[in-house]
Amino acid sequence: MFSRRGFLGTAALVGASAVQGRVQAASIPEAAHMDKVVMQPPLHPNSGPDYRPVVTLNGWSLPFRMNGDWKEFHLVAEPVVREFAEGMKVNLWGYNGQSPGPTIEAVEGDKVRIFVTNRLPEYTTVHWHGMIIPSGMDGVGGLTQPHIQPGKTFVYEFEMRKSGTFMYHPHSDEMVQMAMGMMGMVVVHPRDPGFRPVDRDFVFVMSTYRVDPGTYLPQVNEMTDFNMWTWNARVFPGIDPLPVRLGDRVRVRIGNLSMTNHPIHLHGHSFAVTCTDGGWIPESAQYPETTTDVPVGAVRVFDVLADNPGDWAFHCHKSHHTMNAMGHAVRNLIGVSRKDLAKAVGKLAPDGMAMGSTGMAMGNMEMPAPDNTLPMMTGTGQFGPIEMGGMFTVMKIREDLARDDYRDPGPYQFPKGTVAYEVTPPAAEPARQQPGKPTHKMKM
Ligand SMILES: [Cu+2]
Repeated sequence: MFSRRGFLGTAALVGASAVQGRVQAASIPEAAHMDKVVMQPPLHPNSGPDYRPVVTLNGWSLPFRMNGDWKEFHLVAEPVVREFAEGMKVNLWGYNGQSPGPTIEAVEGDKVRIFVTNRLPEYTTVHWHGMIIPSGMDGVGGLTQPHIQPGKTFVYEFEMRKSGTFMYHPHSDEMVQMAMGMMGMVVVHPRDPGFRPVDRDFVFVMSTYRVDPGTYLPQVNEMTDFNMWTWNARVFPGIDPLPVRLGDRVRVRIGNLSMTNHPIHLHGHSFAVTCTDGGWIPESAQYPETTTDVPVGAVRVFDVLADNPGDWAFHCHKSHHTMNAMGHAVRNLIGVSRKDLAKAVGKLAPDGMAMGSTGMAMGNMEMPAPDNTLPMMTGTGQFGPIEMGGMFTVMKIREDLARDDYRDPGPYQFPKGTVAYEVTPPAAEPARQQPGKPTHKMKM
């Protein structure tokens, strides 16, 4: 990590002369680096206006230094290795050691100076998605600035004119650079700490990859047939849970830089979408939801009162997006007699195995997979296999969490008598009007 004392020393030396306009190369701040894939504790500001910081699922916030009245950040675009979940690592491009890059946090009205150093093998830029900034700071290579060549450092300077949730990504060989994981989130806190305050504030960005089983590199030309559906370039069971204290007001900020929409669903509660990348939604325009669709190239933020303790599934509602790499060519064999099929297949392929005739629940069955490949559905809960992958995690609402404690509290201790249960002996067949006959004739 970095040394904050070194930062302040540098800031004191250059602070007086660099407030206006162009900075000198000597004053480029140190670039912080992250080598962990688990959620880092919230980064409380030690200078500038106060705010309640966010936490990033499987991520972190970028430290900054004050230089006069400018807040200075340093992003380094570079190749990284990202673990999607235990057992699978992917060669991506990202920022400061990880993909996605760190969350950038600031306060409405802040003047920010964001240094971008390019350590990629090709040129890049950074576009600040959703932010109201001067055109020359918009980061569209060729249109608003020259591309940042490998080895070069550019600086973006602008004022954070409005609070809200935004994204950053290249506008330079975009198809490749975004398919390689170059993206991150920007959170601008309201200057008035009393504006819609919450107790816990989570942020993540959704992205998708096509990583063929047994390989380590995404197919950057893929347009539709992705097989890794990620939140902050992690898949279940690798995605951090959202630990929440019972009664907390919770905000979840979700960006979508994938190639399709994701209907995001939280169990056990209703929430209101309170903010998009366009700004805050007036209270009079909010309504209760349990699922919100996050379109491509957009941000949706919801606020929820965590008043229902338990382990609550939180996931994309496209069921293929809660799977890891799978064989799309597998036929639906539900209802096909396994015995007849096995006989027929046996003649053609003596080692063949017919499966799927009663569904695809796999229980504890394990199948061999190529190296660096996750099971299609996986994960285990206190009652057995969860059989999920991709965009799935759990909001864990507990009575006994401390205020800033984001550690995984483990499985929920269900109060006695509150879990769905098997009846013994089994209930009798429900009564019908005429046993064995349909109640009315169907026209075929
Ligand atoms: Cu989805």
